Amino acid sequence: MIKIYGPKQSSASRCMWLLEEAGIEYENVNVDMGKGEHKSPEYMALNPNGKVPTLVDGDFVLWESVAIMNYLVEKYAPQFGGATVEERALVNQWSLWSVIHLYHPFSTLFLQKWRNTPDSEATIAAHEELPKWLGILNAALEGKEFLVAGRFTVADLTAASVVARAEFVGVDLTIYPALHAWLTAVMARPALVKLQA
Ligand SMILES: N[C@@H](CCC(=O)N[C@@H](CS)C(=O)NCC(=O)O)C(=O)O
Repeated sequence: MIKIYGPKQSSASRCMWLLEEAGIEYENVNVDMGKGEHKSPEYMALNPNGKVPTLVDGDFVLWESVAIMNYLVEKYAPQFGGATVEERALVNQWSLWSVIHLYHPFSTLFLQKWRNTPDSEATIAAHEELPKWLGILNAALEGKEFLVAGRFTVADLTAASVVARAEFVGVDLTIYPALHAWLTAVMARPALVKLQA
């Protein structure tokens, strides 16, 4: 059975969300990050970055959440990828953009929130950076239900899994109407509701 290492509250969640969408059985292996288990020699043997998620599928080991989702789509769930080379490229574009650009300020705000340092330079810089990325996402969603191919793909899943932190870190998304409407709809998907239960 496919194993996903990492807690539901981490980047591992996007891989599990996809598996739930596809109705694929998997095991979520607990990695207690509070106890530093992601830095243990056993875990680092699977993922030398000491980060979650990691996928184990039989003898095959893979890390980096976008690579994991691309693998799952190609092998088990093509309905959540693009149907053409161009669609697949666009799905990959949004997935990579989400974890590279969008994720960065959100993860900063997330950490700063835990550290309770709302006035730190890093917090202020993240708040200054975010409108650029959120504006790009909002513009891409204007007049559209989904990012690519007119249907829900891992592009939506990956972007939503990052933006979902907005309320928690004090970012108001209502000023981005298209983004806000899209996120509200995507977050209500039964597979995600089941995962979060
Ligand atoms: N680019 C990686 C990022 C993974 C990542 O940063 N994971 C965080 C949890 S959301 C982590 O393991 N942090 C622990 C650390 O950096 O020590 C991916 O998308 O898989």
